Amino acid sequence: MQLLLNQTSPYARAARVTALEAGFGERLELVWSDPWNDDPTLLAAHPGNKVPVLITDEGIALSETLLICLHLHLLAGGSPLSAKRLQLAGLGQGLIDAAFGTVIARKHGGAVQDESVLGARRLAAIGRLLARLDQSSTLDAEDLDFSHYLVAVGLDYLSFRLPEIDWSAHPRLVAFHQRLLARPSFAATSFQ
Ligand SMILES: N[C@@H](CCC(=O)N[C@@H](CS)C(=O)NCC(=O)O)C(=O)O
Repeated sequence: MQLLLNQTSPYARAARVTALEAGFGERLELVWSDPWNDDPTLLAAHPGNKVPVLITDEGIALSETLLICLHLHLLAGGSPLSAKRLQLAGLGQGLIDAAFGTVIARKHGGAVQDESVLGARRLAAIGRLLARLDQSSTLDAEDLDFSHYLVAVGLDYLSFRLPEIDWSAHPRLVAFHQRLLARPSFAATSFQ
């Protein structure tokens, strides 16, 4: 199995954490890729030119983080996720989308992008998502799955790229973030 990824992608990190947590660390070959330049290996695997891409042992290239995580979860013998867990996964992916969208808009259009209609919508979404996540009892589960990894990666990406967004008023999220960061899968994949 191969994972096409880069070091700073929150999407790729969520897929990699899911693979590590599922016990596929040894089986997973990491293929460092550059989605921002024409990387022939990535382009051949995924015409959408985004990371992550998971190439299965059968040579099938899977794109989209949620689908990759679901595939890895099922491959490891995981049970179907409950609606509550799928809800959490969606909130986690939504947080990553809004945070990554903010970062990339700033990178290409400057900080003024935050004041655009779309920029303001993204920032407002981050605030609402944090408040909703803070209320989710599913966060406290002992048996973790990719829904939890997506949320923790989203929070860690906020700390990494948007440290001015203060979410310390959400103590459950702070505790959850600390709990997940202490796991070897998170330590092995830290943003840098
Ligand atoms: N919806 C995709 C988003 C993946 C994505 O946007 N990845 C970024 C890296 S963080 C990327 O490769 N961007 C390159 C581009 O947008 O051209 C997923 O869930 O996997």
